[in-house]
Amino acid sequence: MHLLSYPRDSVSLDGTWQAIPDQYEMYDGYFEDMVGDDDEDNPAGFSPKSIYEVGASEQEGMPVDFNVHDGYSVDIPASFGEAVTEFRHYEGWVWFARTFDWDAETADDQTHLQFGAVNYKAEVWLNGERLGEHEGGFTPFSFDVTDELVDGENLVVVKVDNKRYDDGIPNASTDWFNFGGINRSVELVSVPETYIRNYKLETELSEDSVHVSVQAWVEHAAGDAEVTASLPELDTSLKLTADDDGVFTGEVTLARTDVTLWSPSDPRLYTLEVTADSDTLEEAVGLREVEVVDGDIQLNGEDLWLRGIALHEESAGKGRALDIEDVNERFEWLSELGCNYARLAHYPHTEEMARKADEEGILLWEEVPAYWDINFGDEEIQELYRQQLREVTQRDWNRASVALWSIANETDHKDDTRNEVLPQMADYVRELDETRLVTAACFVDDTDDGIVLKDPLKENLDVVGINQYYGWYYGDADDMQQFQEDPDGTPVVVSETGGGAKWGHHGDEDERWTEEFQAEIYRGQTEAIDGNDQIAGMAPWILFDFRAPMRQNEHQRGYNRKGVVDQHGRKKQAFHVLREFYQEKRP
Ligand code: GCB
Repeated sequence: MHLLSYPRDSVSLDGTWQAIPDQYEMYDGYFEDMVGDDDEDNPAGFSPKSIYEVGASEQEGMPVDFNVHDGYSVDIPASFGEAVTEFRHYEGWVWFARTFDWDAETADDQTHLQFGAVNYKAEVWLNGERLGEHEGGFTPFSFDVTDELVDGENLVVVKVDNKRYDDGIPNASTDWFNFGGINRSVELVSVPETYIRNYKLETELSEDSVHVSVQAWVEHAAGDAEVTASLPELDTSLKLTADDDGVFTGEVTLARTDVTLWSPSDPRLYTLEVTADSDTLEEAVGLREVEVVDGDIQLNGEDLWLRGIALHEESAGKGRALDIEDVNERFEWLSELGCNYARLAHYPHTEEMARKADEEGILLWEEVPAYWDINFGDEEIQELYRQQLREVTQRDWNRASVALWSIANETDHKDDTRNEVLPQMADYVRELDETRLVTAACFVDDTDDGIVLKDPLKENLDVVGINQYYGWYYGDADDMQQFQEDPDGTPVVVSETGGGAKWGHHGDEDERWTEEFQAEIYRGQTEAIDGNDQIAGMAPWILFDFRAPMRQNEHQRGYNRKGVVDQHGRKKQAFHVLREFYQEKRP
């Protein structure tokens, strides 16, 4: 169960860390190997220490080359190659270290060391004690460090490995840049002995009532622990009681007339306080219900057309380490376009995105990087897959904005193993969170009967995303008029469509890479999609140009140019075409 750290006070470990690239992977245990372990090999009686041990750098006779306190200074959070640009294309180990002062007196009973995201593998030591490791570059993880922290100076060391792995999620080939590093914040979170690890708020509507339930996972709860949840603005307080699994639950039914439901047109948030003995979490939450009824996506009982766009998590010069200005800029573009929806591709973005989306009234599609050719048959990969699904779900399941969990992108629907494993992953997500819609971005098939969905996974999804590039990789943009689906079947959203254009490159509408060519694709696609009753929304590919090592032609030079804005924020013509379409599409 993921530790919720966000609404808590914490001690930030962001700021200057030392970073030492270790391309040959020698520093872990290197000193031991160098001196051996008997007196004959080590006549000076040298005491070998590994790089993560306190005092390792000060050992007499040790080369200063390995000084953990004297690497490249990097301002964490940071994508390492963006912070130290001579390592821009580096993929390998980097040792990150910093010292910090800790005052045991002022801390609460227990303290956790929490990382927002480290790409791709992390191994962590505190004062020489190995805390553990984590795999997966986009989700938070934490360690209980109560026993390792010392009063005074502490040393935290993180070995980050950003190599790409064939048996990873994602695997070694993707269409995005592999930004390694400690990409999100690091913090120390102190909690009392009895504390709320996480909670889950769920809303269910009936004609005239709003049914709210809260579950809380409370650590070290005594039998008489006092656990409550309250919504003060709604004059509601409920007592949570432990069920057979020790999860504290409670529910309340409110009159629908008393509640302003959360929606894109009115993203009303209420304060929710969850308390377990002396521990209190306070957050702003929205009450709303999203479901599929008779083949339509509904929000609070009303049909909804998703006016969206897809985006990567990337900012020029900062890589994956976004700051709040980057987050705000994305929402300004979304608002200007008239969006009520965004697809956060292809991995979990910073938690700030969902929090901001809650405030701005933007529905979200969130996703794990099960992308292209994952080795779905491997049980360890399946475990990693479940872990990544769990980590993002448990991080964001209290965000009203999050409507869709996507389990995969463009995986091969002719692969039997994939067809066996993905339904299991869809079920797993539903076990974690049954109030949101499960989706995946799938391929369509071109047949004599038109463009159809043959992917058997559609039976296991609440909403099917389709990635199609008529007008760019194949066919014409308006070919999408031939898309045929069962109108009462699973709702379909276009999860990708679009084409490339270099900002400022102009020419005829039939000249590839010009803004005019891209705008024309948007005209054809939006018209075709609008005319198709079976399609419940779209998120064209993509909001802004992003780094993509496999794209190197004269117009690309390392960027995927399908953005409607370029990497510097300059709008292309397609931005305006989409904007006009969404203005017309507003209810
Ligand atoms: C896709 C992928 C996306 C690529 C895009 C493209 O279908 O899902 O990651 O970047 O196509 O530009 O080809």
